[in-house]
Amino acid sequence: GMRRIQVRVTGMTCSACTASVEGAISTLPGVSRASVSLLQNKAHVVFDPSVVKDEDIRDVIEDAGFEAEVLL
Ligand code: 9UX
Repeated sequence: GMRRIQVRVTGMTCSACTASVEGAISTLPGVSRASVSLLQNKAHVVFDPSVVKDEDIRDVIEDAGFEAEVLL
């Protein structure tokens, strides 16, 4: 089945930042939905855990230039 996590994302200062984080997460195979809140400093991600792992999501956010911590 699909898994849903929240990720704390720090370092975003504008809506272009949130768009680039959403875009980066969305490039991962197995991700079905990524939405990022600038106000909450959080990403919600729905993904297939047989295809992509929490760590991959964290890494792609960090590669885009932000700090990321998987919450649950
Ligand atoms: Mo604009 Mo958000 O350069 O970093 S994309 S502040």
